[in-house]
Amino acid sequence: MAKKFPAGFIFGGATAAYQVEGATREDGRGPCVWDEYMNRPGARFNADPASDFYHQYKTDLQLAHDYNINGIRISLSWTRILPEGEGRVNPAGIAYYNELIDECIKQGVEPFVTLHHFDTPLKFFQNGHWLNRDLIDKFVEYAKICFEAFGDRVTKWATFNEPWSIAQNGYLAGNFPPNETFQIEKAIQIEHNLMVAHARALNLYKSMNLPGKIGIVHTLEGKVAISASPADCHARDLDDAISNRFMLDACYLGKYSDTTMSLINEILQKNGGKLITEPSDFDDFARAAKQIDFLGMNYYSSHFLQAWDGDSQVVNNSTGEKGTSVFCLKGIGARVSNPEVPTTDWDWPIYPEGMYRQLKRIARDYPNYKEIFISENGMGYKDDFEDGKIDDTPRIEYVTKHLEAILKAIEEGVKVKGYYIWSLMDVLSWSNGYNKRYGLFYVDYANQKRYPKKSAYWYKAISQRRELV
Ligand code: BGP
Repeated sequence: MAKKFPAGFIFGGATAAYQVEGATREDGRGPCVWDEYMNRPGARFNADPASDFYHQYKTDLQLAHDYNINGIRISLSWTRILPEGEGRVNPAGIAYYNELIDECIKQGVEPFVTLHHFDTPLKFFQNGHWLNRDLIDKFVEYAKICFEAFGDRVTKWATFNEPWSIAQNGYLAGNFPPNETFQIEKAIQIEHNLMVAHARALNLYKSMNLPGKIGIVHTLEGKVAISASPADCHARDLDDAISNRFMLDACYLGKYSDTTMSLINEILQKNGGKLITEPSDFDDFARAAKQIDFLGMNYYSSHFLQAWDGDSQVVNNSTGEKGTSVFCLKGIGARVSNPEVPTTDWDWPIYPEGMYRQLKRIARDYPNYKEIFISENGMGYKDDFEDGKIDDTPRIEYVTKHLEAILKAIEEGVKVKGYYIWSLMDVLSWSNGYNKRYGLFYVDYANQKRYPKKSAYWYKAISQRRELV
C-alpha cells in the first residue's frame, strides 16, 4: 500500500447549505422544500440555527485553516440567490456567497461548490419536483446565474449532490420529502431527469470558458451479494443498477448501456412503469460525458444483498437504535445484515473494502474518468462531550480504514485527488436531527461554540504529513 498521499492531495471538510447555514428567513431567502417539511407540526427538529454557518463562517474557516484543512465543500442555497427559484435575483444572497468564497480563498481553504444539495425551491417541489421537466430548465437558469456571479473564483463546481438520495429517500424509503414509498418508476424517472439537468448545466459551464472544473457528486453505495448463489448475485446487480450504474453510465458513457437498460427494464417490469426520455437528452449526455472534469464520490457504506420475492418493506432507523432497519424492494432484493461486518448505531455497515471496490470499478468501467474526489465520508456517532473534550476514537478508526482503502486504490493507479470528511463541524442530519454527529469540530448548539474533537487533531497531523499516523 502506498504510504503517502500524493502532493497536492486535498484534505478537506464537507458541509451543505441547509445543514449548516441556519438563517432560513434572513436577508430575503425564499422557502425551499425542507423549510416546509421541517416546520410541519410534530417535526422533530428544524434547520434554525443549525450550525449558524451563515454568521459563523469566518470562525469555521479560521479553524479549517488552523487545522491544515485545505478544502471545503459548500453548497449554494438556490432560494438565497433566487428567492422564488426563478426571476428576481436577491443581491444579499449573492453578497453572502461572494464574501464566503472570498473568505475561503483568503484562508487557503479551496471552495468546492455544489449547486444543488437537496434544497429545491418550495414552489418547484410543489409543482412536481424532479418529475416535472420544467425544473430542468429552471436549474440551468439558476446555474448560469451562479457561474456568472462566482465563476471567476470558484475552481471546483458540482452540479448535484447525490441524485440517488433524492430518488431513493424521497420515493422509495420515504424519509425525505415527499415521503413516498416504493415508487420505483418515479425514482428511476427522477434519476434520468437529474442526469439531463446535470448534463445541460455542465455543457453550459463548458461553453462559458471559465477557469474552473466541473463534475457531479454521486453517492456510490457498495453492493455485495450475501452468498455466491446466482439469485443473490442478481439481486446485487439489480440494486447496483438502480443505485449506481444507471447514473454513472449517463455521466461517463453518455448513454445507458444495453446491460444497464436490461437490468433497469427488469426492475420496471416487475413494478410497473416506463422510463420516458427525449432524443435530445442523449445528445446532452454525450457532450457532457466528453467534458466532465471529475467525479465526486460520497461513500459511507455497502449493502449486502439477498434475493427477495416479496413485496417492498422499509423501516428507517432514524434514531440510532441499532438493529431496527429493514430494506427490501420488490423486483430488486433485500439488504440484509452480514454478521461479519460491524455497523454504526444507524445500521450502516462499516465496510471500507466497498469504497476500494467502487474506486476500482470507476477506473475499470469508465476509463475516460479524469479524477475522483472523495467528496464525503465519515461516521455518524453520538459523541460524548466531557469538560470541553470529545474522544471520538471510533470515528478515527473508521476514517483510518477508509483512507487506507484510498491509498490502496491510488497505488493501483486510481486517480484520487482529495478527501472531504463529512463533516467539517457538526451539522443537521436530514432525517436524524442533531444527535447524529459527524464533525471534526463539536458544535454546542446551545451557544454555537466550536470544540476540536480528538479527530480534528489527528486529521491535522495526517494533512501535515500526507500520511496516516
Ligand atoms: C449524505 C448527504 C449529506 C449527509 C450525509 C450523512 O447522503 O450528502 O448531506 O447528510 O449523507 O447522512 P445522515 O445525516 O443521514 O447520516
